Amino acid sequence: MLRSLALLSAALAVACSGRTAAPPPPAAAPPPVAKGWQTSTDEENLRVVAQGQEEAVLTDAPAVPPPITRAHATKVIVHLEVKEVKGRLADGVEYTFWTFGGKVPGKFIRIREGDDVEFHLDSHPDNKMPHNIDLHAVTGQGGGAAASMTAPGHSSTFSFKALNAGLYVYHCATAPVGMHVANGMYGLIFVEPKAGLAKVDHEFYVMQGDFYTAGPNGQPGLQPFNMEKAIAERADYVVFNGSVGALTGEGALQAKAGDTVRLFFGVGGPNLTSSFHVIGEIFDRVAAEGNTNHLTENVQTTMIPAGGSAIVEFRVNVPGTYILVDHSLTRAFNKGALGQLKVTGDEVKVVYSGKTDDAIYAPEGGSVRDTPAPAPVQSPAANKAERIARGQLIFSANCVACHQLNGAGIPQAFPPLAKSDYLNADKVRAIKTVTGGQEGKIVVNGAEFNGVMPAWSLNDEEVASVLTYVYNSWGNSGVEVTPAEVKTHRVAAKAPAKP
Ligand code: HEC
Ligand SMILES: [Cu+2]
Repeated sequence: MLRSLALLSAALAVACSGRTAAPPPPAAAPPPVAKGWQTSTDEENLRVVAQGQEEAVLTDAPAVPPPITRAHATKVIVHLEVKEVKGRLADGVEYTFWTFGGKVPGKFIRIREGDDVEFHLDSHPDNKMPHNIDLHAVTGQGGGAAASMTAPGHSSTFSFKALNAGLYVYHCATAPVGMHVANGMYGLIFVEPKAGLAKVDHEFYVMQGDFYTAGPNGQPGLQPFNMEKAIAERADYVVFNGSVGALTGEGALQAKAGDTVRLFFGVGGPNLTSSFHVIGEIFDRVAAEGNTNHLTENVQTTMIPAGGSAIVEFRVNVPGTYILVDHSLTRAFNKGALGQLKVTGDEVKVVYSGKTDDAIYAPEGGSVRDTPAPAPVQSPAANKAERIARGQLIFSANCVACHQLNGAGIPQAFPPLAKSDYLNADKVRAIKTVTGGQEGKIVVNGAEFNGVMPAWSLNDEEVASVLTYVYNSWGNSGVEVTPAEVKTHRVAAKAPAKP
C-alpha cells in the first residue's frame, strides 16, 4: 500500500514537471486583508488616564446609543436597573421576564476603550430574587458578579477599566445561573475602539435567546419557566429581542436601498448558538466573535456562540424584505428566531431582476408540534434517605437563589434556613410557608425579615422532600416531613398543583 502510493506520487511528479512549457500566469495580487478598526492593547489602555466624566446613554433594542465622538477616555457612570416584569413572549403567551432595564435584551451600553466605568446595579424593590451582573468586558473576579450581588431594593456599585475593545455580552450570574439567563437576563456592552468605527447609515441591536416554558410552543397564558426542559436544552421558543415577532411587521428594521447597515448581534442563550444569516444579503464585513481588530469579508452565515457576539455590516443594494434568521431553520420558522429588515427604494435591475415576495417566509409558528408527553408521576420516596436526596435537587433548583446553597440566606433580604429557630420550632408552619408563600415581618435567629417568599407549585411529594432535606441539613433538627403531612397542612388555594 505504502509502496504503491509512493510510486503513484513519483509518477505524478514526473507528469507535472513535464508540463513546464507554458509558464504559469503571474500570481494575482492577494486580496486585501480586511483590517479592523484601530485599537490599543490592554497594556496600553491600562495606562490611559481618563479625563472628565459623563453619564452613559443606554438604549432598548433595536436602538443603539450614538457613536462615541470624543478622542479621549473618560469616567463613564452607568445606572442599570434590574426589574422582573410580566410581558409578551408570543401572541397570547405571557412570561415573567427578569431584565436589565425592563426589556429583553437588556439596555445597550456603549463606552470607549480606556474608559473608567463606575457601574451601579439597582434592583427594583418589587423584585423577588437577588441578581448580579457578569460583564464579559470586565477583567476581574466574575466579570463583576461577586461585587454586584444585589437583593431587591438594594443597589451595588463597582468600577472597572475597559482594557479591551470589542462587543461583549453581559448577563446575570446568580444561581441557578441558567434560569436567570433563560428568563432574559442578558445584554450587550460595546467597547468602541479608540478610532471609532466606519460611518454607516443605520446601527441596530439584535440579541437571540432561547426560552423554556411549562407548556409547549403556542400554549396560551402565563407560562412559567421549566427547568427540566432548560437542562435538556429543549427550547420551546428561540427569539430575537425577547419575543416572537419583535422584529417583524411594525417592529421590522427599516432602511433604504443603497444604505449601509451595521448589526450588533449577540446571543444570550442560555444554551443555543446562532447560525446568523440574513436571507437575501451577504455580510460585506463581519467582526467575528465581537473582535473589532480583524474583519472577515463576504460572509453568508456567521456562527455566534452562546455568550458571544458579532458585528455584521452590509450595504442593502436593492429594495426588499430581508429576513434575519438563525439558519438552524426550525428555530426560525417554528420557534420564533426570525426578523425582518424592510428596504424601500428603487429597484436596481442589474443587481436583482425578480420581484421580491416575502409571503413564503411568513413564520409557520408553532403549529407543527410534538404531542406533549404526559407529566411523569413520581412514585413516593422509599425512605428518608431517598427523600433527602430528592429534596436536595429540588432545593438547588428552587431555593438556592435566595436561601443560598449553604442555607445561610442573605442578611436583610432572605432569612437563613441553617440552624433557623423559626424553622425548627414548627413543622406545620414550614409546610404552610412553602405551599402558600409568606409575607410580613418574621424574626429568624433574632434578626427581622420583612420580605416576600413566593408560593411554590410543588406537589406533596416534592414539598415533603425539600423540607426533609432542609430539616436534615446544616445543623437543623433532623425531623422528616411526609407527603401525608403536606397534604393535610398545605395552603391549597395559593398552591395549584403542577400541570
Ligand atoms: C425569591 C426568594 C426565595 C426563594 C426562591 C425561596 N424563599 Fe423561602 N423565604 C424567602 C423570604 C423573603 C422569606 C421570609 C418571608 C418574610 O419575611 O415574611 C422566606 C422564608 C422561608 C422560610 C421560613 C423562615 C426561615 O428562615 O426558616 C422557610 C422554611 C423557607 N423560606 C423555605 C424555602 C424553601 C424550602 C424554598 C424552596 C422551595 C424557598 N424557601 C425558596 C424567600 C425565598
Ligand atoms: Cu438574575
